[in-house]
Amino acid sequence: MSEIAAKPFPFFFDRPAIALIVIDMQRDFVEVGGFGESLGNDVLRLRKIVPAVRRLIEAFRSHGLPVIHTVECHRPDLSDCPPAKRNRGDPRLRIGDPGPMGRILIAGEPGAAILPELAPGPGEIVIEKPGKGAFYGTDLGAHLDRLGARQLVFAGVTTEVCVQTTMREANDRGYECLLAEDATESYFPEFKAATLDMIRAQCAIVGWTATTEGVIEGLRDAE
Ligand code: TIU
Repeated sequence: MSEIAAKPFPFFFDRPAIALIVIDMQRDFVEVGGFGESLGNDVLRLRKIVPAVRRLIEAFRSHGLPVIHTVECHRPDLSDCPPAKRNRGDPRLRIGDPGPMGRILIAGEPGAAILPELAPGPGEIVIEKPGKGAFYGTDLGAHLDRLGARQLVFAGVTTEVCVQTTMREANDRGYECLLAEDATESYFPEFKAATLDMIRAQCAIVGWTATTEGVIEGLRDAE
């Protein structure tokens, strides 16, 4: 077993069983004119995590470990978008409406593209997900089974929505989950802080948190 310095206590992992999951680092959440902004958010504050997410991706790649990317998006006919999701609130643009980056939150549109700095490498799995959690309505679990991955490091946006939802789904499925603190961000700083606290409270009830540097050191020591 190898070890990552983490909170609330060290995260032990088996090198072949660990994988990185990068949640929704797509233009729709990080750039002006996408889904995130249509909900009234200041999206540019999310960009500051890009270098840390990139370091994690490069570290996992350099160790030959799996990197999985997710994208929140819907089919062009919206058949996988519940009206309860589309009709929620009073956004400037609804899912499927035409915006500056194409139709909002629709697969294949420019807004659904992963940021070029974090683009998936050859052979890396990309999960298109209709929900906030990456297990709901996807074959993520089957991919993880095939890879033999049981321990998951998470990065991406937003901390309290898609990242936390996916971590909770994974935790209930028996995966051990660690969130890279400086490689995740929220539109609401107080929600990010609360999410990190609630993940690791109660003896890591949802999982662990660690710095990107801590994760990278742990992977290096495991070589
Ligand atoms: N709105 C918000 O904070 N997040 C989302 O809608 N999706 C993700 O977190 N990816």
